Amino acid sequence: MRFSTSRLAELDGSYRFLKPPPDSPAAQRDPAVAARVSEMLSTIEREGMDAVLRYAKDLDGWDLPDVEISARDLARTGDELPADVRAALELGQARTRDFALRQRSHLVDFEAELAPGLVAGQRYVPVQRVGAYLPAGRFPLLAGAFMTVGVAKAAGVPAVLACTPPGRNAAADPAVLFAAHLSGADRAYVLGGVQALAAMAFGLLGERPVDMLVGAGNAYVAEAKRQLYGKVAIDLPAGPSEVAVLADETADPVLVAADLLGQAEHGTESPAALVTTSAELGEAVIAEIERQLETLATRDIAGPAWRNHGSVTWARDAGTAMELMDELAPEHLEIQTADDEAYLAGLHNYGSVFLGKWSTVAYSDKGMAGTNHVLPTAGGARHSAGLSVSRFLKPLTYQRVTREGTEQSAGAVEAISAYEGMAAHGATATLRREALTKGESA
Ligand code: HSO
Ligand code: ZN
Repeated sequence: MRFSTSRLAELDGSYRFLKPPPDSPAAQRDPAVAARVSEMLSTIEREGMDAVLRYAKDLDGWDLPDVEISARDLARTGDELPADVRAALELGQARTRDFALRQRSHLVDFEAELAPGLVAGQRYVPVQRVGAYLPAGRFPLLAGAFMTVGVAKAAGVPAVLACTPPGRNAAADPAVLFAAHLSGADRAYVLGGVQALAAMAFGLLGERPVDMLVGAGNAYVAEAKRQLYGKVAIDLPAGPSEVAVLADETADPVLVAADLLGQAEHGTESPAALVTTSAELGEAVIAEIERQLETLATRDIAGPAWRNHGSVTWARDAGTAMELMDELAPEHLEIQTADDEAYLAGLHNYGSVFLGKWSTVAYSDKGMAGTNHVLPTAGGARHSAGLSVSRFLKPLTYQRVTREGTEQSAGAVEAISAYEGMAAHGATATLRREALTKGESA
């Protein structure tokens, strides 16, 4: 999430940094991570489950031969949880599933007669096997399962596997597992990191290889997905979580500051940006962030993130503010202005947008907004949308051509094929055209 220098030059004079963004380039991919991941993937591909278990032992201290959690144990994970957490997870899962099913209902199969005797159509067919990675590092991000496992199930994916790493006491986080269970995971495993993704992609878990890998994770997980891409599909290239707020003088600096810190908490590399048409609001937010950081329990993360990757930019007018925001293409965008709808209509690049001061990003993060929180980062919102039910559904096409359709198409195919020098292609049309003149029935 960065302003390009050329774009800033074009806008020169219509904006001013109240807190400048970092001028260092965004963190590059670490070649040491890439090399290590590549070595692990090829070892696992060669040696199979033995290598997976060896990495699980060395990296996560897991030394049991079996990594699968039985359906019975999975269903019971909810028993260990506080009642309010359990109820909250049930609510978040239900909302996320509701929204995904509505998205599904708007993806409609169709067929059309494009010409006499030529029918073409499209059917949405789910990906057959999906592997979801559910991280559980410093923060277990419980709603991750709703967004990956649950949305895949809503799309109709028949087999969804879920892997989550062991934590302390060599057990997985019961709340992560319960969220996976609620989301409809068909199988769950205590397995973390690169070895989990490799085991799913290479079909080492007593299951065939998956066709797609989804879910967040650390740099190793992100790199493993990147390297496995092609063999499998992935959801999105993952970068640090980011937030931007577009606000005018009507916004509440306390809420804006809290929402910027709300995502800066993800990691010390997480960018947070405010673009505002009110310099007064901008200054108030800068002061308010320092005040809130004093007592924030996660200030050791959010503080450096804000100091190193936070920015506040004043824009001369709404048009400039929108140009700056489209340039940032943030993962999450909050709009807190006197006319949110006008901004909504004018903006093109964001992962998901939160309209009005009551709509904070955390509502979506935790599943309460129904929308998916797996969203494009690092400017990816310029060309892509986030994860949704449609990513698990392939719009597959078909065609049915009759005798009448052949009359219309064969000559054109012969002409194009002859020009291209593709005799065998041409012959497929010629044979059919000649069959027509010989009076063969359709
Ligand atoms: N903001 C993260 C998702 C999340 N945050 C879950 C907290 N919990 C990526 O969109
Ligand atoms: Zn978040």
